[in-house]
Amino acid sequence: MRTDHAFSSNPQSQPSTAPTNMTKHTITPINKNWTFKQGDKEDSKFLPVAQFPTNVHLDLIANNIIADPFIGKNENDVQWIGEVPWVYKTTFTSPSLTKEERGDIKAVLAFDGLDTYATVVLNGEEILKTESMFIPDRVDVTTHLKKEGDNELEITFESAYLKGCAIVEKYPDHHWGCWNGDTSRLAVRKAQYHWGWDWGPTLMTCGPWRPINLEIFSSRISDVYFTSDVDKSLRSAKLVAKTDVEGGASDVAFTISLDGKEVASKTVKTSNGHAEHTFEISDPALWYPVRYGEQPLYTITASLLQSGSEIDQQTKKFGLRRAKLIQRSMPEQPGTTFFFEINNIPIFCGGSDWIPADNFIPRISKEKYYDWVKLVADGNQFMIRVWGGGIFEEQAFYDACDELGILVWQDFMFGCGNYPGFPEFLALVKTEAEENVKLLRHHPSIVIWAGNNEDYQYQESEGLTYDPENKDAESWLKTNFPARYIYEKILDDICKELIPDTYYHFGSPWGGKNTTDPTVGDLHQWNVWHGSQEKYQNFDKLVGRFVSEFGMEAFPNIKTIESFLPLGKDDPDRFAQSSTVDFHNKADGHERRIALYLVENFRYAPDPLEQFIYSTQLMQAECLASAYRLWKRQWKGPGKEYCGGALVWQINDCWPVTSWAIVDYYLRPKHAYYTVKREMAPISLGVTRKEHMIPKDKHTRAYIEKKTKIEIWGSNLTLKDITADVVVKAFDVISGKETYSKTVKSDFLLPENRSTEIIDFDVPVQHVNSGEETRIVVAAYLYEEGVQIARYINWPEPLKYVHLQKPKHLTAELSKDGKMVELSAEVPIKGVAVECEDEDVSFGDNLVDVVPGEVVSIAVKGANKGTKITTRYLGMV
Ligand code: BMA
Repeated sequence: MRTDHAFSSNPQSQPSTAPTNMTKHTITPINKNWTFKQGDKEDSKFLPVAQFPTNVHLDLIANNIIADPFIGKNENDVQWIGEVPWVYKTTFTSPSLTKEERGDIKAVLAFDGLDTYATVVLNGEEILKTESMFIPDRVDVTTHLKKEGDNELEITFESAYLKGCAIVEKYPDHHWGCWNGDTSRLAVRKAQYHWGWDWGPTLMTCGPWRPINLEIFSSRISDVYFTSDVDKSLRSAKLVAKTDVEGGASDVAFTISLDGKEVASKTVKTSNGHAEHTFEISDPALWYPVRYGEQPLYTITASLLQSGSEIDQQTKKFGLRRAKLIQRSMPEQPGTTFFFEINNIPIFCGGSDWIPADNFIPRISKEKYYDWVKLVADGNQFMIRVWGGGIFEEQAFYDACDELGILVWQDFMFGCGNYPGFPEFLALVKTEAEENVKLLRHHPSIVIWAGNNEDYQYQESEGLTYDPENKDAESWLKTNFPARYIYEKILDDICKELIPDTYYHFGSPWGGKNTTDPTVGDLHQWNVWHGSQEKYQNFDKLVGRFVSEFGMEAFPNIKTIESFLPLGKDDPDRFAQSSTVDFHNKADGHERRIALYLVENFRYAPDPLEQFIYSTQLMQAECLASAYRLWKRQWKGPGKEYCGGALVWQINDCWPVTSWAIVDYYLRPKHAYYTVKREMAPISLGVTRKEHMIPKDKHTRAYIEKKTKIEIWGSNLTLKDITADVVVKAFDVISGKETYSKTVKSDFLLPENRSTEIIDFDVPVQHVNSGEETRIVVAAYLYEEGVQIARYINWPEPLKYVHLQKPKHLTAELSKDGKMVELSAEVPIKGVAVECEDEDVSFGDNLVDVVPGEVVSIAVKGANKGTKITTRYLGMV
């Protein structure tokens, strides 16, 4: 008889269907006294963990056993960690309960996330084995807990890498293959970027990465959820509130409240472990994306009642909004639209792709998540795509998106490869998808789920079998692309059942003839940087209905580089081409590609490092802004939504690195963050130059008139029509002289929520065919009732041909109140960056072009009288 383990004194005494005594549901975090050690070494001692939840790298760093893998090339020295087992151990006491309470209670250990192959032993008995870091597990430990004294909980994590290798070998018939990492990742349900990616180190960590709790209850609410339907009129909403109940409690009281005030409530009987009630909410407070309205969040509370007393309660915040993905044909262009409409408002979805914000997730604080999302919102962006090679993010991330009005595109966790389809794998995938959809479905910010990242692109590139006509799902499993069954059957069924109101997309990209079809679905546009390495000036030709990825690399802030150099500022490798700096760039061919785009566009040099960093950031900023500008131009209003959004690859980094990120690991924006922000301003102007050759006759090669036309358009992303004057000026780049100034349109109408072509005309020159255009800078301004509401400066390109002058009088003055930096100069200057040593000083804008006769103001925070602000610009060095 196991007297020492019999926590429930009389488990059979109370039939669970008609309990009389009920205990309140209590949740006790098991987060104390944890120690860890290497599992395959006899002599290794248990050491204290760094924090809880945690992972093995954080604990080894905290115990000074390994050096920080983010510094120098330490990553290389810590690879052994991923190939050995690790053991975590703690003790905890059993809750003391009265005799009556013991009768019908259950004790459950809830593991929110164990990364990945864990064997859990409680008081010497194995209670759980896991195979996915994404699946939360609950284990009934009622009969395992000790009545008195400490319980011992021990978790052993095996090497996920070696397990993956073994699975790959076990299924030799599967066509294993992937981009990034190695194929063992495809077999393992663990964050795929842990295997290394083209922006991240290989750090195969493990551990209890999410909380572990001990729950005591007789009956409990296992989930609170709902479906919602906001009427097209936006005047009413139907909310079907639901709970699932474990145990025999009989009633659930639902309360809906807003700003602390009750809006509706209802108590209902549970039946077969379920209770639901339909609420009609009239004049609902609607949740909007940032800039388009407020983000009111309702609270739904479900209280579990037994004999009138509350024994459990769960609350969730939610928002009511009507979210649709509009895919319809257009009269003048092929294919279909792909844009989001929230509360009947079509949104041009400028935004970013998101990767995990650290290699070691447990150390990302709630505040850091909030700061990241705030940066996105402050950058005039509306959407974040949670990319499939990372994790289903922490609640804090989505909470911040809900609060700040950022739409979320959520991928399922598959990326860049050919995933297997053997039964155990499919079963894991199914549970993982169900559990994570349930965890996230209340967030109003999530407006789309997608099956994977680029797995269809991988299928196309490898020529794996895919017959769109074949609708027999079971047969897909027999092909060399079995994962089609995951994306088009398993995930599709789950989404239909669990989130019928949210659009599910088979993959990103997906739609049309294939993944590169620019007329249907979304597109990853990598022909700038990867692929055919197009010039970024040609982004207009590379448009798609919704570009969910495109990008360009740039070096991070100098302080970020110094942070990873072992000797910081004094490190002998503190130069652009050094081996340590190269090591902190994981992209294939990065040296060549950065150099290619630099050399095509700018006069630049690798030294000094600060100016080189500036050059790469200028290049990235010009590149990304040009994509935004040219694609947003294709947002032309009802029936002409030729492009419905652009998401930059990528907003963030998981360590200090040179990558496509527009903000680095330490949340230091690169200059592209600001140029993208300007493009997504409520009102903006776009200008482009096009060369036209007009031969005098059919055969001549000598008598050709060359004209350079500028095209000007305005983008009004507000929901109000605007009437404005359009002023165009021209300047000689060498003398600084204004050579042209004219109001080219008066009272010009820019209708709401679209881009409108304004005018095109020849670059104003004194002498036709003299090549003068190449020294003329064109400045366009929009004035509404005399107030400047937008400006854009257009330069001859490539900029490397332009004889840029060093200004004699570039002033960057702090305004008297310290809230503005005012820039002015006597010659046109490209890309003036303001910089400040003091990290508490931040700027609202950066990298601006300046032409003579104007003062460009940049908002500044945290500055005072003594603050020293310096400038940098193209051609300075
Ligand atoms: C995209 C992404 C990532 C990758 C990026 C840059 O396609 O989906 O897999 O990091 O390209 O190469």
